[in-house]
Amino acid sequence: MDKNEIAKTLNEIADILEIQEENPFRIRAYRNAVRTLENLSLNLDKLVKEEKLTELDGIGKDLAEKISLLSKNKQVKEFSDLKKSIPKGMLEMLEVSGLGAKKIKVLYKELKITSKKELEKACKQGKIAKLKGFGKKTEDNILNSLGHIEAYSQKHLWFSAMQIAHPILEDLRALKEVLKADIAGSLRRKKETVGDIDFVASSTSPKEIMSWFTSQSFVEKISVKGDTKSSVRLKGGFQADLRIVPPEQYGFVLHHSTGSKQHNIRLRQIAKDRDWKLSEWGLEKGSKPVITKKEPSEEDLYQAFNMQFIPPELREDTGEIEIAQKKKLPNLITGEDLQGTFHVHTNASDGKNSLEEMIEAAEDYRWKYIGISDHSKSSTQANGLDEKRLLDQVTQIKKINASNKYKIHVFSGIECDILTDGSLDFEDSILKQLDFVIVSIHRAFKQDRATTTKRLIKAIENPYTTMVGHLTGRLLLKRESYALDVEKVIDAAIANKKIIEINGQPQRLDIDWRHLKQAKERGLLTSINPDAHSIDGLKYVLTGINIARKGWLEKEDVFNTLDLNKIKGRLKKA
Ligand code: DGT
Ligand code: CA
Ligand code: CA
Ligand code: ZN
Repeated sequence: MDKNEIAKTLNEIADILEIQEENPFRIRAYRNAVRTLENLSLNLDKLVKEEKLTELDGIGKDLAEKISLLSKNKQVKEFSDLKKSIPKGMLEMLEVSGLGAKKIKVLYKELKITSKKELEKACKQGKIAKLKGFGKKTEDNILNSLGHIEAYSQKHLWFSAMQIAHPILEDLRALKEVLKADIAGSLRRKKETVGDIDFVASSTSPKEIMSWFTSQSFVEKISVKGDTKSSVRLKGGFQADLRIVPPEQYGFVLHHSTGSKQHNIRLRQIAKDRDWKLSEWGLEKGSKPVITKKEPSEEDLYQAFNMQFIPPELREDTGEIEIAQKKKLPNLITGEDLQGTFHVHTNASDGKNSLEEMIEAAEDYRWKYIGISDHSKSSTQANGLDEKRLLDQVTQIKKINASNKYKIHVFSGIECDILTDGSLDFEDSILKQLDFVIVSIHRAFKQDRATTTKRLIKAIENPYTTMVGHLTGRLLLKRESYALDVEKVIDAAIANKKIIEINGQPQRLDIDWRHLKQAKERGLLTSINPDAHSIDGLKYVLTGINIARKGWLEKEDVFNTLDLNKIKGRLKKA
């Protein structure tokens, strides 16, 4: 532990002692030690080694021993026993602004409150306001603070975080003091959800940049402000970190802050095996830099290890380091590889735009084809098409293709509901008049795992099925997947030569990227689809591309990278 972590631990111990009404002198001794550590300008590890801790203000023999143990990452039994002696929820209540150990003690004595949840309930029932020493104002403040804690501990969709982060990055890059700036962390790794937004920048005048960053109108509250590192709360519940370093260090800090933590740990281990030391400060052998360039980049870093450059989205410690050593990383798919897309809704069901508006917008992407698939009749909530309305749309699309009004070819399809028993929402005689069929589950999410798995496999086995839509039905941060044996369904799709889509909607990103690497090796073909419900929604092919890349996919693994003729051929056979 470093000195700040030790100070935090001692403070927590003082809180526990206070809640337990321990000897006030002992409590004060801990608080004094915390202050001493926080203001310490000497190297703590050195003091420990030279056994000089007792020379510090307020640190006696007993505390010196404990601090020394903590600094070596060893357990202090007395502390672990103390932590066990009190419900964890009571300690978490210390995060609530305005609540100290004394008040928490009163809450326990008077109302038996031992967690934030119970605290919230008591506030809402007006019980806190009636307590001596609390009052209505305190009660309101507690509720307010609880709301904040909830909002800022939440994860966010990748897409929403990027919408906030991108303009800030642009502004940062435009500052004259900024030499380089990037987004790092899980957002750069294109994780489907992210905790916070991490920025890194290189500069020789960090102070000016920090003043700019912390005084912007998007900042709601400054959590930590330092010359080279700050943390702020942004409007809308986001938390953002900015780290500024000199140009020599930039490549190393960008790499470190991009993570993942697991990837960093593996690379550090490999450095260690070579007697090197890798950290956010640099790559060294002894005290000499391994890379002689003045301003090493991330590329230089991987090259020093004799590895291929590992794209951020692959840095999840799923074997990328070994493969990069063998120089066998995949040639990841990009947005340019897409020749068209499927799974596009119109205002015939629950989309916002008309068929022709969607076709026109798709032409702006310079795609060669687009597959229209509105909802089927059982999806009454989505104004699903019945047989007649569907066949009218087929006729309309035929006319559009024949008219040569657009350069893009339009395929007519359906997003067909999979009924509870695995049969499809339309008879074969209807399905066979379409170019393609996407099968999706939109109801009966509560069936057990075996039943849902069988249900999906039965739908896959229907000869008219082309691909599976949003495989697991999850809505990120909102609704879990239905119980499903994903691997079994993937195998059934492969065996039946059916596609599983990568649904690019930011809250779906379904099938999950964690399945893709393995599935591709077994022969799964995917299609990157926007599930667009408006012109604007077509852009979700790009979030889909992110996930395909995160799942190690190459052009060959994705159906809609094929040219129009090949697609026509494939759809005819199906
Ligand atoms: P998030 O924000 O929870 O979605 O995930 P990340 O990966 O962005 O995590 P964050 O923001 O806590 O830290 C950014 C990066 O900093 C992380 O990906 C790797 C690096 N990092 C953070 N803590 C550690 C650590 O304890 N050890 C190592 N080796 N790297 C760390
Ligand atoms: Ca982060
Ligand atoms: Ca962070
Ligand atoms: Zn759907």
